[in-house]
Amino acid sequence: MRFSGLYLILDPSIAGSRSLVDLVKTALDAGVRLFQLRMKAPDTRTFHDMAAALCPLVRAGGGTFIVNDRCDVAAAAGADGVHLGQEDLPLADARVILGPGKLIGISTHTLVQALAAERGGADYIGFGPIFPTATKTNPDPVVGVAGLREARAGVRLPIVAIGGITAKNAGAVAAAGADCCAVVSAVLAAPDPQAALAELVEAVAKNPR
Ligand code: 3NM
Repeated sequence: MRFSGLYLILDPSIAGSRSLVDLVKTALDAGVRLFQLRMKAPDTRTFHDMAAALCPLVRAGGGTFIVNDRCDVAAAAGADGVHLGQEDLPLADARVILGPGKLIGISTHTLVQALAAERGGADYIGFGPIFPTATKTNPDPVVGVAGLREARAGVRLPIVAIGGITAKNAGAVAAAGADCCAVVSAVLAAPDPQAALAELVEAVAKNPR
């Protein structure tokens, strides 16, 4: 798989009454191939069941399915990997649990963290927040496009830029060296997710790395 284009984060707390299954189908039709399921503080069974429902759908569409935070849920659902925050299980331990064939992404918010993730054997890094975001509670300080350029110059790993990305700024983010643009609210909270996806995909494709 390649880290390019849009990376859609599926967070039911932002999707509200919208079905994640429908959002995945719409996103696959729009050309999205990278998906992450993010559920903050769910009970384990709910998280598992959602992952187990979405994973085969994403795979059937040729996509890659990543689970946020939880290696156990990722393994049980047969996901392609896990995405870890700075306060989650250490990367080396996640690798032991998941094995060498799975993807491990790490959220990073500074160049120092990005370099540490690279040294530690991450498959990709999340880097942000690029712009202010209301989706994450207690987000780290905004790094801006300048911070992204600095990270790009420092690491070779694929960079998934995140935080406040919309169709209006996605082109600038891609041009600054992001391999992928990750979005939550720009799609999940959009009045018309299908139209939002089309605009975002086009904005990112116009400015490939
Ligand atoms: N992680 P939206 S910012 C989940 O900086 C997440 O690591 C971030 O949501 C980080 O696209 C963020 O709605 C929220 O701004 C992204």
